[in-house]
Amino acid sequence: MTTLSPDVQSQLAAQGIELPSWAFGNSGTRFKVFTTPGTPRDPFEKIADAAEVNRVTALAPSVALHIPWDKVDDYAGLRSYAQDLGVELGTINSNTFQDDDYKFGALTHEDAAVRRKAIDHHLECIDIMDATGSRDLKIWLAEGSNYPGQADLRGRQDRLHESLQEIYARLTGEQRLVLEYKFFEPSFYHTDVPDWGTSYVQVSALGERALVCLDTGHHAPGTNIEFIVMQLLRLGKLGSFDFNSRFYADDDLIVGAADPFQLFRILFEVIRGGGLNNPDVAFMLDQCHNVEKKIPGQIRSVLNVQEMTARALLVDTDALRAAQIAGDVLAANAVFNDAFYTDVRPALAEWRESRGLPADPMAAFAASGYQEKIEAERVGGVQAGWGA
Ligand code: PSV
Ligand code: MN
Ligand code: MN
Repeated sequence: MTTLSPDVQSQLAAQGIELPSWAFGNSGTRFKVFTTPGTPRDPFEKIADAAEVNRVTALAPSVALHIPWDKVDDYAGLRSYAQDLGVELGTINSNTFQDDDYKFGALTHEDAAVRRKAIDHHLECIDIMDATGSRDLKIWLAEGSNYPGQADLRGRQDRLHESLQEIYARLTGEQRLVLEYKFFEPSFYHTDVPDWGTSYVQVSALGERALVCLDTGHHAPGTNIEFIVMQLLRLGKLGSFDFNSRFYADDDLIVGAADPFQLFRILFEVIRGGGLNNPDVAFMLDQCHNVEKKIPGQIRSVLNVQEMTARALLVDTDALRAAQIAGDVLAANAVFNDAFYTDVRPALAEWRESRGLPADPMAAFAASGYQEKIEAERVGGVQAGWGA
């Protein structure tokens, strides 16, 4: 059996992956939202479910909220509820994609009144961050156009900058703004923040506390995502990850399910660039569980990240460098692949047990009775906000 060195163990022990509150709500596609028994009815129940993931894995110490989906009267109360369950409230996600006023844009809109409304929404999100103790405001914009000529591409970039500047100016202390990019959808011709370059340009114009959010599902097929990870880390501008996996578009499937090797390659560059367990780089999931049970789906997800992190930590970097310098292509590739093909699951199970955690968190959750309890108690769970 592979053994995990004390250094690998301590790096794994420090790993924390934030869970999205919306992963616990019902979700689906534009064709159908299947309801799942036991789905949370409010943000408190979403947090209780997220805390279960952390209880059996010790990998998920915080929960991201989405406003207004997770609107409550008392955010400080929500925070202490979360803390009582052993988790913190994390990133606050804004939402400017479900209001009729934003049909032609929000932060980029031609009409100053619509921009005002969208900026105010972000200022309200920062008020919420003050109450929840959240560090990061995550902005994903659904803005763009469907037809050539429909929109003034240049003017929209300028307005985006102005809007972001006002939002950024409201941040205080340790608070940060992370700007997420996505190459298409819901707009199909152009998107205002389509790629890491645009996000980088926009956040760089704001200041040090503005960074890029990289969602692994937001790239064209074949994109070398690990190269982008490397470059953003090199530039000190990688603020956060939204992990998920995709076969076709923004599928939001379980991270590591579609292409474990890609996840390994990304994590290798994270480690190489000093991003692992660096407080400046937040690791989050951005996923929906349309047909599978949600809590086990999240447990599987964080375990996939842990397994690929362990494998990436096993790369013999000295041997790799020696092969690279010698120009020994196949030796370098073999060193890299040896780590990827190492089955770390038995070693991780043993290590978990040594820390008082279940060797098999999936089985431990299944045996806990929690799923049966929520299915019996909760009737009429809410939708995550997607695919109605
Ligand atoms: C929409 O594409 C999206 O999946 C983005 O990735 C956001 O992070 C997420 O929704 C939540 O707003
Ligand atoms: Mn995302
Ligand atoms: Mn997405």
